[in-house]
Amino acid sequence: SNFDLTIRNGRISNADRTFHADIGIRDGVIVEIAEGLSAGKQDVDASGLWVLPGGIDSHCHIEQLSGMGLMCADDFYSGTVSAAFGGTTTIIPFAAQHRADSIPDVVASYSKLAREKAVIDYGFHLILANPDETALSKHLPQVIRDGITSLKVYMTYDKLKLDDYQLLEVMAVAGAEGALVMMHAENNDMIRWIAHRLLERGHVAPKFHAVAHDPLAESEATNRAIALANLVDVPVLIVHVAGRQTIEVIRNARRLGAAVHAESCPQYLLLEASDSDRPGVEGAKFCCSPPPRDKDSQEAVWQGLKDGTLGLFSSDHAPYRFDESGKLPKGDATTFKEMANGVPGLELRLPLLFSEGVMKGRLTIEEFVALTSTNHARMYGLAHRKGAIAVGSDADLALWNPARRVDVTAAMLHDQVGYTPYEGHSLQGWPEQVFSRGRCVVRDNKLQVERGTGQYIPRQRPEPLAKRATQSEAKGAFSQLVGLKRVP
Ligand code: DUC
Ligand code: ZN
Ligand code: ZN
Ligand code: ZN
Repeated sequence: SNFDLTIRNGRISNADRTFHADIGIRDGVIVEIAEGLSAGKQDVDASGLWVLPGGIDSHCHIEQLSGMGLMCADDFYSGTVSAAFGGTTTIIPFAAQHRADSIPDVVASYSKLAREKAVIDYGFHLILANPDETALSKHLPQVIRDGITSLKVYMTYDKLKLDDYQLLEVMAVAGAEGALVMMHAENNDMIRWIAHRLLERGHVAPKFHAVAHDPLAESEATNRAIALANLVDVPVLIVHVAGRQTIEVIRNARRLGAAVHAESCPQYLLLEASDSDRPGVEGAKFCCSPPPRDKDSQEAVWQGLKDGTLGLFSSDHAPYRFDESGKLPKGDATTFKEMANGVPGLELRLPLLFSEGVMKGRLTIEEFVALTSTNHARMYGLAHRKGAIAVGSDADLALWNPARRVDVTAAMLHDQVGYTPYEGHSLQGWPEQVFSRGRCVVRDNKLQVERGTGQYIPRQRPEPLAKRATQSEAKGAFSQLVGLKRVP
């Protein structure tokens, strides 16, 4: 046979349509999609299964040292294994700069860790904490040209935050080089002020985290981020959107023509601020930033995913163990201000959306594919290889059994976190077989590949940068006056 692998008799879904066909794979690439293909050297019968593009998780923290010096519980082995078991075949974690770090050193060290351990493919975003002259004029353009075509910046956290002037400087470079700016949009001073008043009054429990991170801190900063990006005429991506007001800000800005894109995550669909209202420090298991809100915001996130206001569904996997090494640096005495921020979600991201979204009729299977894979490939410059079941694409596939029921326990997961905020959730549908570049990664609930077999994928220019509309005359004149460069 001229195929290394065939996947036959499955029901294939892409972001645009669903159809029945067989898939022929050679050298890790899809070379034919048709009915009635003859069996390859290896043949998988996908009867009764839904064949979907492998998930792309474009927001996860792996082997990352937080600003407070806390190490993530997952390294590039456990993180990528966990991702694969949940139907994800590509991740884009962060190479995270701390203010004293040189950017090339940061990229080199994350690259080495991933190269030795990853079992699925990966790229990187840069977290930029120190946009000094060397970073802006030299290192940033350099890493963008090397395939790190997106960067995350923060409007809050004392050790990471950039002021508006710095954000404009970064955005101008990103616009000139063709990189996408991802924003952590929360108003630092609002959060600081509320937290100070709470702590003064002895309100230290995890549930006060959500009080400090008020929805207005999120919506105000989001509005400001969009305005800054509009000023310098570059697209911007708001990550981890939680609150209804923020979604309204984004929807209105898009309606007025702003190039703003947005992401949300499982915790904003399925968790609420009230989940963190538990005795002692137990509520810390449900704390991330921005925090989960209420039922009304959950509903707004569903609507945003459905109508395209929120085009990306990522995990924001931020894996901290529920002990002194992670969530609770001071044990039971840890205040909400000292807890590590973040929840795990790399493995359950797709199964949760499949079960709650597709199986419950809130999303079509095509919308599911767009939100979990295709849109990530386009947004982050991977569409030449990933995000669709198409001739010429990498054979990154997940075979889903829509009839399989799974009750979530922390013990069944492959991350190193030790708990899940979704404990006890009952899921319908599970990715039973997962392929990365035609290699079977997961089958029979077992990992089938060795550490270090994932590949680094240099990314092309993100689609929002590649396909920018021509500037208005007014913007063109402004750009000339202030010396703004645009990607050629
Ligand atoms: N931002 C993230 O992107 N992840 C975890 C916590 C945070 O503040
Ligand atoms: Zn560092
Ligand atoms: Zn963030
Ligand atoms: Zn994050």
